[in-house]
Amino acid sequence: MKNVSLAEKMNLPWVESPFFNDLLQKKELTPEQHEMVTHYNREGFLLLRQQVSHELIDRTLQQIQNEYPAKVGEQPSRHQDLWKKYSTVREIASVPQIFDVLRLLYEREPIPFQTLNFKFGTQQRAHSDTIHFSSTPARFMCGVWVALEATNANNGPLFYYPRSQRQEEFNYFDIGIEAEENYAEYPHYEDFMEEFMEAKGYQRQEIHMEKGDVLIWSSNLVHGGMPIKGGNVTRWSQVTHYYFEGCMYYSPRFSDMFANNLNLRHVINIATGKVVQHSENGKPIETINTGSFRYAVSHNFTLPVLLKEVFKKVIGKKPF
Ligand SMILES: O=C(O)CCC(=O)C(=O)O
Ligand SMILES: [Fe+2]
Repeated sequence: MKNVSLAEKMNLPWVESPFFNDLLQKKELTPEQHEMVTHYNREGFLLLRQQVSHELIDRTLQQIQNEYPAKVGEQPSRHQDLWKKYSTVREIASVPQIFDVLRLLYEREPIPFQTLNFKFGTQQRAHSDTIHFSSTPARFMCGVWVALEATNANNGPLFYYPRSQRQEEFNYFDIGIEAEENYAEYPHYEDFMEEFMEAKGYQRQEIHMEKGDVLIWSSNLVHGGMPIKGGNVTRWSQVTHYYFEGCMYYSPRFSDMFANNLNLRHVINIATGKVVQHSENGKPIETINTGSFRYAVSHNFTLPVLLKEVFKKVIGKKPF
């Protein structure tokens, strides 16, 4: 084997590596970049002021506003993947200077793969996005939240628990919940995360942002939305979730890793419109779509094994 250092052997984003400080010393960064990577490594998030032009935001709101009801509480208050319909949502997901920051943090090509646009605060309870989207190798995912208008104490601003990304990535399995087909189990996960943050003494922080500001959060940073206190007030915003090249991409909530059931995602790169190849340590992994999930056809899967597994998934029991 090549003579590589322990730090290089670790299949993790360098900003999440236990060898972060050693790796940092070998880099040539500007003082501004140095501050960004050390903050992200320590706190698990990065606030970037005025990254998205107001002109682009205004065009976005013009395009999407009719998709939403007039009042808080009426549905739908959120839309997933409006990028498929509106060019401006794609533009926000592909802002070049945000890509540059993500390349600095992850050292792989960013892949915007899902958008959520909100008219009102989500009032979502604390969670880590890794329960929804994860990767192997781990932590090659992040959220980028763009304020399409200012947030304040009244319109349900974001909150997060600084440094919580350092905790392990909790999957349902770890906390005694079974993989699920719908959202029935999810509140149990939320109960757990809230209790856990409290028990470990993490301090919840609320963040107020200006129109055009951007917050990047690490895959495992625990976050959510504060209650809406101000009545019928809007909180226009867009979240784009990003993966990075060269991974397998899956949904832990629907997976049972130890029963050989990985719910692999069909990932489309919003910036290019192309389907993203899953891969494992540089080797491409093909996937088979069996309806509710995708199955990996890795290089060491033989055809009989694959057929058996697909049969098991489709019919719900083993053929032999
Ligand atoms: O916008 C919010 O209030 C939270 C959104 C969120 O948690 C997410 O999109 O991952
Ligand atoms: Fe989230």
